[in-house]
Amino acid sequence: MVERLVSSCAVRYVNIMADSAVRVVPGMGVHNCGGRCVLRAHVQGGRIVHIGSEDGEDSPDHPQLRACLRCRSYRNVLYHPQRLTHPLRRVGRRGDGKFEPIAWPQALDTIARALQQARDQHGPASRLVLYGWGDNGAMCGANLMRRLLNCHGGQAEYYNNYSNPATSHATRLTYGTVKSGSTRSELVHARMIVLWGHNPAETVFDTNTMYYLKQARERGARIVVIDPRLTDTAVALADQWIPVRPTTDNALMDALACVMVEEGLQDQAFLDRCCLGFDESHLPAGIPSGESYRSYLEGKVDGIAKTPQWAAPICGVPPETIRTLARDLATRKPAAILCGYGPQRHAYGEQHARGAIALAAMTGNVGVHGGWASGKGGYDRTPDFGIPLGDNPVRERFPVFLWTDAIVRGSSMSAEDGVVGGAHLSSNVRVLIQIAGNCLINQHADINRTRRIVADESLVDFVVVSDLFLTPSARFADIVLPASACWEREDILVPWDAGDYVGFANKAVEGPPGCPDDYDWIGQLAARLGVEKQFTQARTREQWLRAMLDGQRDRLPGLPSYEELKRRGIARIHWPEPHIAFASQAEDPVASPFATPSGRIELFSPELWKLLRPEEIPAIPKYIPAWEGPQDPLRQRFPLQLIGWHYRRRVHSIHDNDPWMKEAGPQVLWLNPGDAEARGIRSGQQVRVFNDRGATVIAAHVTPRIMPGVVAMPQGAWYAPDAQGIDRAGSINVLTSQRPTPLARGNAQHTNLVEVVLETGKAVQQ
Ligand SMILES: Nc1nc2c(c(=O)[nH]1)N[C@H]1C(S)=C(S)[C@@H](COP(=O)(O)OP(=O)(O)OC[C@H]3O[C@@H](n4cnc5c(=O)[nH]c(N)nc54)[C@H](O)[C@@H]3O)O[C@H]1N2
Ligand SMILES: Nc1nc2c(c(=O)[nH]1)N[C@H]1C(S)=C(S)[C@@H](COP(=O)(O)OP(=O)(O)OC[C@H]3O[C@@H](n4cnc5c(=O)[nH]c(N)nc54)[C@H](O)[C@@H]3O)O[C@H]1N2
Ligand code: SF4
Ligand SMILES: [Mo]
Repeated sequence: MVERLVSSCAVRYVNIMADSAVRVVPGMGVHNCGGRCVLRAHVQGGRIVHIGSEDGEDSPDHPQLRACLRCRSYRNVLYHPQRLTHPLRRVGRRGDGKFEPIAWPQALDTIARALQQARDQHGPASRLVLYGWGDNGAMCGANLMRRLLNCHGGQAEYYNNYSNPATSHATRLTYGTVKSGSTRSELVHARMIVLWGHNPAETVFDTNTMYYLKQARERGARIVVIDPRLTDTAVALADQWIPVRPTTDNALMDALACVMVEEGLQDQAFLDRCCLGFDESHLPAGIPSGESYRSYLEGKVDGIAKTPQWAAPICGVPPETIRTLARDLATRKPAAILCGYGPQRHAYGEQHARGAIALAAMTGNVGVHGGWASGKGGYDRTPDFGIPLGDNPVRERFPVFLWTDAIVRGSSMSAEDGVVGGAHLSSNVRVLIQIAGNCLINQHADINRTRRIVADESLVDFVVVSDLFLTPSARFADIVLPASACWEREDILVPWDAGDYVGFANKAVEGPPGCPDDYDWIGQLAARLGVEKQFTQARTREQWLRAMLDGQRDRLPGLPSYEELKRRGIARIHWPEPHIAFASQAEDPVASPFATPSGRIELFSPELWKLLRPEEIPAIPKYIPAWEGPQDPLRQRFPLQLIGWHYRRRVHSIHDNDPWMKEAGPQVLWLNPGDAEARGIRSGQQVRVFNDRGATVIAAHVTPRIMPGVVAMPQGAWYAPDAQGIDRAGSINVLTSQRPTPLARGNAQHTNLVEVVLETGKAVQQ
């Protein structure tokens, strides 16, 4: 197969060379893929025949933003034989996946009627545009729809995301802002780097993060990867891999901090100057003694010092390894603790970010050249671009992960469920709109619960999905709309989370007939709802984009003209200095306080203290044994911890139907040789992974790259149930739970207990 691919590439290359009519069109990836890279589409005879990456300057100071396998293979998305090309109307029961073609005007009439009826009968808050970021352009369809609904009286509104709700919440509490990141090139100055549940070789986490990490390593940085899996990043970069049991990282963190205190290695001057509640003398007034972080580490109240000996049986890391890591971290300066979002997609995910920030503070690595503040890690020097959403008169907002609950019991959801902006939601959600997303079914947790709710016509009046394919979510729609794809329209883009540039995605080809631009069909819907003027403000798509750019040029005089940006595909913004998060605060927190109520880094949070829920939401970061963690008695029935990961071959569920990508990254379950042997499982055999929520069948991949007691499958495979409701595609969300994290109410989709058996066999008694 590889040979065939190589030879077909060679033939294509010769063809391109032979035909002078090849046009090269600049573009940029639009998915929520972890990066934002510069692309070049080669167009011949009205079709894209090749997608390459940036040409031109490439130097250590200005490395190219090079594309990964996903955008490079995008022809297989655009020209996929199953691409939707006309609207569909459901004919069977919702979710059966039976449809008939319908003309655009009728589809839009039906949608307009449903939106109008929902507003009139249940109020605007009954209409929800679901989470979904298949399109991140400034003119993305989901935001156009949000704008339309606001023009038409409002809509249900959520906060949080599926990516980092716990980390964001924790970062805001501790630093007063989520913007805790520094310019990525700063990493090359670190002498020690801990990649904690962080796998940028696959997740990218801003284009060129791996490039800078590699440079750091070449300059002598020691790189340690803490992950239950020996990740691709660890293979490429790590001096040491420390496997840790999922959900127990905070035990390891507590022990690292404990060693530092025992051995007097902490940066006491920094802690005294900048932090609230590290030790007893820096607790806020009115807090009883014994509640500081240090007292917790020393076991002043519970009598248990959080030593390596204490942590080792919990997290599975030997005491000597913990002690050495603590000494390295405290003495090799500057050091950077970079966290992925994997460790926070867990039961008590908030604790992970709080714990990492505490370690960054204890080692004096906040606000310094080559250090890292930890926490969420973005920054906002690059302006955001997006069509204005308008005002939503609906004030109440709920945590996005609870959207299925907002259908079942929205109007009784209250502050207990994280509702803000009002005592409770003003209506249950009854109309679901999914544009460029697969959260309706595939990406939300506990698919079997979700599908029961979404299919229930007494709860949900109407579902519309716009996508390129009949995805697992689209199969649950009443009306499916065929979407235009990137390369078939123009848009402006900004980096994923950090980076100093603005990008332009050019239109390179005409889309299939029947796949209009989102701005066109949503504009037509606006006309049907009588709000076309408010919605379009008599502007074309291009006029909106031009206006956005003009608006930002005042703030950033270096931005080129629209024509120039379009021509180049990217505008790099050259700031005189790299951005170092909290540099001025760390130096002088009195003159330049942190944005917290105390003006300090709140290692002890008075806000959390007031909640009076110390078991689940302590005022200081600490290890809390997780539900469905290693200490849960449920392990007697489901002995293995299951985690997911973000796979190099997909953007969540995107590319799942591409045969090239299947070859580049097969959908398999990683299983340790010991666990496999105990179950009589060999690599390549089909296994059944199950718990009380569901079951999926997937091929086993037996490998020492995963620690004993833990199994892992890449998230995002398209859910494909058989007649018994058993998923046959290795879609992890049949196994995940909708129980949210206690504080942020985020998705703990990596916290799962399961059993694995040979597909033909019976469960082995442990
Ligand atoms: N290729 C690819 N890249 C992507 C995406 C994609 O779908 N595909 N999606 C993008 C998006 S939207 C996001 S939000 C990010 C997500 O980025 P992340 O959330 O960071 O990605 P994950 O792979 O879920 O988790 C990172 C690592 O955490 C490990 N891990 C899981 N549980 C634990 C734990 O308890 N402790 C420790 N120490 N490690 C643990 C996993 O094994 C994995 O290697 O990725 C972005 N980049
Ligand atoms: N178990 C588990 N579940 C997870 C995660 C996990 O780690 N584990 N990760 C979570 C995270 S971090 C995230 S961000 C979410 C992602 O959730 P989503 O953003 O909903 O997931 P995607 O698979 O990226 O869905 C994008 C969809 O948009 C379609 N699409 C692509 N381009 C276009 C376009 O131009 N127009 C239209 N209309 N459609 C288009 C694609 O075909 C695809 O179906 O998943 C979450 N779910
Ligand atoms: S990281 Fe994202 S934008 Fe860059 S090439 Fe890969 S999929 Fe495209
Ligand atoms: Mo995400």
